[in-house]
Amino acid sequence: MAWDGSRLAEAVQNGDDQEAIKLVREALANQAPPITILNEGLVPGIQQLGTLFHGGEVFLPEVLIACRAMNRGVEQLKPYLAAGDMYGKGKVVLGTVEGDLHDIGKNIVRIMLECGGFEVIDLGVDVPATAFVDAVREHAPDIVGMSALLTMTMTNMTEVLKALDDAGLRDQVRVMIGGAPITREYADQIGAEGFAEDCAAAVQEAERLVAAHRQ
Ligand code: B1M
Repeated sequence: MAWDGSRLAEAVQNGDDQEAIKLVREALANQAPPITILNEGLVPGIQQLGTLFHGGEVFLPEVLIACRAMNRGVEQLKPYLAAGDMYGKGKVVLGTVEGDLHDIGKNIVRIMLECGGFEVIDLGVDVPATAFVDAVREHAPDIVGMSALLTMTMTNMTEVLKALDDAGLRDQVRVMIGGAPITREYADQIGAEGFAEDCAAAVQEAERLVAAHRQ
């Protein structure tokens, strides 16, 4: 009989890390394929929670606790998964722009992207445009993600876009931006293809951008 991932998805959604670990181990012992455990148990759990978060039915603490349960489950699977299975959705270079030290939101976005199957290269905070350019050269990501929390620093996003342009790299990546003062209108205005207002939307937006990028 095919393995049913609904209990594992529920454990992730409830943030029950002990239950998630137990169910992953049980599934492995019952010969369920690791990629199935990931895609039909862990991932739907976090996706369902993302939808609830988006609808205002749950809040950030629940999302973080669920991510912890997800990560614990993934840890059990890691030895059995090929790298491509884990991070097959695409690669994101992520950072908080120059002058800005806020990283709580960026870190949550990173966790959610990783939970959602993206490989994330996190450049940290106060990241100058040149460091984004260097990281694009080194890692050839699908997406460059920038976070800013200050109206003073959000303008530095344009510096990054210009630096990518000057380096001849702008066509090779899609750019996604976010942070409290950022809007879709601002993204359109500066020529960033992607915008997300929260961590759950960031995963959906990254999926959309990768699909467009690879077309
Ligand atoms: Co500062 N701060 N802060 N602060 N701080 C704000 C942002 C502020 C709104 C507070 C206020 O005045 N009401 C204000 C900005 C005003 C403005 O510019 N309009 C402000 C200020 C002024 C400052 C200082 C200048 C204060 C001073 O020193 N005089 C200073 C600046 C330092 C600097 O960066 N150079 C400063 C410093 C700090 C602390 C260091 C004390 C601390 C940061 C600690 C840290 O991050 N490690 C801090 C904090 C905690 C805040 C508040 C209280 C909370 C920010 C936060 O973490 N929110 C904030 C007030 C507020 O927001 N109520 C404030 C929670 C987080 C989960 O949300 O970051 O929005 P957020 O992330 C969300 C989304 O925006 C989105 O997803 C996330 C999760 O759902 N998202 C993305 C974020 N990045 C994304 C990227 C994406 C997609 C989505 O794609 C790539």
